[in-house]
Amino acid sequence: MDIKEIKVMQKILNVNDRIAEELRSDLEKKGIFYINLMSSPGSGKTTIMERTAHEFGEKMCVIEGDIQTTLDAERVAKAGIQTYQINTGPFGGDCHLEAGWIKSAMEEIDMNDLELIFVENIGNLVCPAEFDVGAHVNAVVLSVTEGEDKPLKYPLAFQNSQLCIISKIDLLPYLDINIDDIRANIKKVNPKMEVIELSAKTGEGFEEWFEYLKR
Ligand SMILES: Nc1nc2c(ncn2[C@@H]2O[C@H](COP(=O)(O)OP(=O)(O)O)[C@@H](O)[C@H]2O)c(=O)[nH]1
Ligand SMILES: [Mg+2]
Repeated sequence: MDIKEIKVMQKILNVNDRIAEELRSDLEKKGIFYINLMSSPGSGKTTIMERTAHEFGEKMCVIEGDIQTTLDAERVAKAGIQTYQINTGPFGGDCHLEAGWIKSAMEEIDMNDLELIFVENIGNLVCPAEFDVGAHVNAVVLSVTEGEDKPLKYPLAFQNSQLCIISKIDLLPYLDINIDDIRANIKKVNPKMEVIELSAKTGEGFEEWFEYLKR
C-alpha cells in the first residue's frame, strides 16, 4: 500500500514539474519575469505587492493564492493592475499552489505590455516550497518578527529560493533580534541566497528591490 501511495505522489509531482517547465520557458520567450513569493502568513507579502504595483503599474500583474477570501487581490487591485485570486478552499483547502492552477490563471492574463508576473503563494513556510510553480525566481519573505532561527527550522523554503526578502526592518528597534544572525542562518542553509532588507511601511530598501526587478 505504501508503495502505491509514493507512486501516486511521484506522478502528481511529475505532472506539476512538466507544467512548471512549460510556464518558465513560455514566459522567458515572452520576456516576462515571473517571481513566486513564499512566506509564513503575515510576513508582509501583500504589502510589498501593493508598493511594487505603485512603481511598475500596468507592467506587472499579481496572482494571489489563498485558502479563502479575495482580500489580498482586492488590496492589490486598488493599485489599478491586473490581479487574479486562486482560492484552494472550494477544492480541499490546499496549503500550496500548483503549476497547473497557475497556468489556468495565466490563460486569463492579458500579457501585452507585461514585464513582471508575481505569484503570492499561500501563507505557509512549508508546503509551497515543495511545489515548483515554474517561476524564474522563488523569493522567500522573512519578517524580522519571526525570529533568527526560522531559516534553520524551515530550510526547504530557503534552499528552494534564490532571493530572501527580510521584511519589516522598521520594527528592529523594538525587537531583541539581530539581523546579522538572521543573515547568517540564511547563508547556513543557502550560501548562494541573495538578500534584500526592506520595510513596506517606511519604503526603506525598496530602491534595491526595484533595481533587482529591473535587472
Ligand atoms: N511595521 C510594519 N508592518 C508591516 C510591514 N509590512 C507589512 N506590515 C503589516 O503586517 C501585516 C501583514 O501584512 P501582509 O502584507 O498582509 O502580509 P502577508 O500575509 O504576507 O501578505 C499587516 O498588518 C501589514 O500592515 C512593514 O514593513 N512594517
Ligand atoms: Mg497576503
